[in-house]
Amino acid sequence: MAILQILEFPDSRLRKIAAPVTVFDARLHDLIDNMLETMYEAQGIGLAATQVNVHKRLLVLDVSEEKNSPQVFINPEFQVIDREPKEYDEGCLSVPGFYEAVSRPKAIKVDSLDRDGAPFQIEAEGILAVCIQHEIDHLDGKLFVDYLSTLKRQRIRQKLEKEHKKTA
Ligand code: QAP
Ligand code: CO
Repeated sequence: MAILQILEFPDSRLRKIAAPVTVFDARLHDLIDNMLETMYEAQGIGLAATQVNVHKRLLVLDVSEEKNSPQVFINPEFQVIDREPKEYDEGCLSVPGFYEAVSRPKAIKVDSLDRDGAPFQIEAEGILAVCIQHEIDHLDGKLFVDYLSTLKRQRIRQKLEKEHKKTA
C-alpha cells in the first residue's frame, strides 16, 4: 500500500473531467486500497480519484464514527429524491484548513458499480448524501469552493497559494 499525493486548490488538474472505469483488475484494486489508505491517513471522510491525479470515475469514503466502514463507488451517478436544500459545513482534503456552508439536495439515490464491477444502488441522506455529491463533483472537475462567493473563493485561493510558495 502507499500514501498518494493529494492535489490542492487551485491546481488546474482538479478541473479535469474523469473518464469511466472500464477495467476491473488488480491495478484498480491497488488504486482503491491506496486511496483508502491516503484518505484515512489524511483524516478525511471522502476522496475522489481526481484528487490523487487519476482521472477515472471512482471515489472512496467512510462516514462512520469508528472509521471502519470503507465504501467504494465506481462510475457513480445520482438522482435527487428530495430536493429540499440541506446546508452542511463542508471541507475538502484538496482545500486544507477551510470549511464553509454549502447547500445541496437532502436525499439522493445512487447507482454505482462496486470494486468488482457489480452494480448496486443505495439511497443516501445526511452526511453520506453530502459526501457522495461532493466527491462526484470532483469527478466533474468541481470543488465545494465553486459554490461560495467569488470573494470567499479568492481569499481561500490567495491563502493556499501563499502556503504553497512557502512549502514548494
Ligand atoms: C468531503 O472532506 C466532505 O481542511 C470530504 O485540514 C466534507 O474528508 C463531505 C479534511 C464534509 C461531507 C462533509 C479537511 C481534513 C478532510 C481539512 C474531507 C483538513 C483535514 C475533508
Ligand atoms: Co473534496
